[in-house]
Parts: sequence; structure tokens; C-alpha cells
Amino acid sequence: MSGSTPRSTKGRIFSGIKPTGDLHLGNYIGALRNWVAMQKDYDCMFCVVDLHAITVWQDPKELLRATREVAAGMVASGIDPVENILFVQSHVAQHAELAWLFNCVARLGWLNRMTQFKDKAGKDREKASAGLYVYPALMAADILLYKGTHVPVGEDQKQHVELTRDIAQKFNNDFGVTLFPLPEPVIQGPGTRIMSLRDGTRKMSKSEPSEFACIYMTDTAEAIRDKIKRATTDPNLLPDSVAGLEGRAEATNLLSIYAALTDRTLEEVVAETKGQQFSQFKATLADTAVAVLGPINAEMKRLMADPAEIDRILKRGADKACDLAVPILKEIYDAVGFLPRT
Ligand code: AQP
Repeated sequence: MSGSTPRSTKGRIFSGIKPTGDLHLGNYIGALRNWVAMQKDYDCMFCVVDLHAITVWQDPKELLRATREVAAGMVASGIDPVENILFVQSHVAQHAELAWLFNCVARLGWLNRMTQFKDKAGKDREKASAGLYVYPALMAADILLYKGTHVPVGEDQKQHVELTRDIAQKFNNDFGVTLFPLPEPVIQGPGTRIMSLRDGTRKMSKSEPSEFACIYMTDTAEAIRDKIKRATTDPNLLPDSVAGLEGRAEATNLLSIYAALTDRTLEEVVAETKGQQFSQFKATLADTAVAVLGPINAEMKRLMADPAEIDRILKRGADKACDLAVPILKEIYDAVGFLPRT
């Protein structure tokens, strides 16, 4: 056994980020910031999910760089890699093993309903990888390999957590066991879905082609200010109530970002900014974003300059994750009826 046993608290969390490019404000508000807040209450497993990343083409050198950068971003955001388990998915082979088993539990009809596959595969579905299609079975394996009970996710991932529950339930029923818990999605705060700065109806995303649509966690203060200044808005003043945001996607997005970064509700920030021009509000938002992201950016740079330190953190995490995964996978294989290796 290596490392300390995770503390027992409100339950076990598994959550991950794909190393598919530079981390952005959506990842920070929708995932990292919540994880930091939850780490004191739960046993936490935070994962750089590289097996998920390759469901679409990744340049090998860039994948390697981004894997360390996502780990650096997690630590720089305030994830404690000693108290929690922070690791790379491909370092724990049991994820792929359990995913295969779940490919045999999940039904085609369930996978056909997944909206993320439809979005990501687009019109040219025939050319999408088979991995992209069965991605939710791998995600179920990530969570259930550790009997995870809670999954903090952005709104967009909720459907996959529901599928994880379906897989857990079907496995338990099929094999007459109570092996898996039914994990709950935890969706928190006003920033559950951060939208593009150029188009308030599209999700802020690593694969977004316009760099002005995304604030990256590696952006300089100047870049952050510039992007917020250029963010698309509408011609009206800011409203005096949340109801006044109806049909104003860009204003809603910017105010939600402000609320999330200042740990307040949308109501509270609308009360503060009511009647303001966008130029005035954008200056306040830019100051806030720079104040929050600046220190994280500096810490990410420091960590990225010491890849051996990142690798040490990830090795310790993988060892701890394996210690948990091996006996659980054994229990699962026994339930299925696989002959144990002697
Ligand atoms: N725009 C967002 N708003 C709120 N939460 C978000 N998340 C991602 N984008 C937003 C949350 O971040 C976690 C990790 O996501 P991911 O990077 O593994 O996958 P993704 O959601 O597919 O992110 P991208 O940026 O859109 O990646 P690409 O372009 O590679 O597909 C998740 O909890 C997610 O909800």
C-alpha cells in the first residue's frame, strides 16, 4: 500500500478534465473552483482524463504538454494533492478494463440518447471514433471504479452522470449485488455553464477556434482585460432584476461569471450593477478576473517550469488510486464470474 487512506466524509467524488488544450474560465468556474470548495467535505479523486481526450484526434506532443498543464492548473487552483488523489487516467489501467465491462452493460439505446455525442460528432457522424460513442461508459467506469457517490460537473455533463446511474443499477440488478452506489451529480453555483465571450449561446470550450471567445487560465492580465473589453454585449443598460436578463444571453453570461468569481448569487450582482453601462461593468469584471486568475496563472507557470515535480505528484496520486481500484475491480470481476487468476 502506498500513501494515506483518504478521509471518510460525505462521500467520494470523482471528477476529471480532458487534456485537450488550454484550461479556460469555464473549466475554472464550472469545475476547479467547485472542487476546491468541496475538497474539505469529501474524499476526492481528481483526474486528468487523457483516455477521454483521445476520443478525438490529439497531437501526441501537445497531449503530453496539456496533461501536465491540466495537473498544474488543478494544483494552482487550490486542489491539495496530498489530501486528495490527483492522477492521470491512463496511469491506472483498471479504468480501461472496467470501461470494457460497462460497454457490455450499457444499451445502445442509452448511448444513442447522449446529446454530447450528437454535438461532438456533428453532421459527419460516420467518421466519429467508436471511442467518442462509448465515452459515457468510460466515464461511468471512472466513477464506479472507486464507488464514487458524488460527481461535481457542469450542466453539460449531467446526462452522463445519469447514464452512470443506469449502468450501476443495471449491473447491480443483473448480477444480484449491491456493489455500486448510484452517484449523484453535484451542480453548483451561478457558473454551471459559462458561455463564449463572442456568442452567449455557445459554450466556452477548449476546441473553440476564436481565441477571443475564451479566457484561458494561462492568459496574461492584458489578454484578460482585452478579451473582456471585446466581449459581445447588447445596446441596453444592465437590468435591475434577474427577470430583466431574459433574452440577453451575453449579459447573463458576463454577470454569471462575475457572480461566480465573487462567490455571490446572480441576484446579488444584478443588485450591484443595475443601470450600469457595459463599459463600466466590464472594467469591474476585468479587475475581478485578473485578481482571481493572476495568482493561479503565476503558480501554473512555476509548476510547469518543474515538470519533475508535477510527475511526482501524479505518480503519488496514481499509486493511491491503484490501491483503491485493484480490490474493487476484483470484486466486480468476481460478481461477473471471471475465473480468478491464481
Ligand atoms: N463552459 C463551461 N462552463 C461550465 N463548466 C464547464 N466545463 C467545461 N466547459 C465548461 C466543465 O469542466 C469540466 C472538465 O471539462 P472537460 O474539459 O473535460 O470537457 P468539456 O466539458 O468537453 O470541455 P471543453 O472545453 O468543451 O473541451 P473540448 O473542447 O475538448 O470538448 C467538466 O466538469 C465540465 O462540465
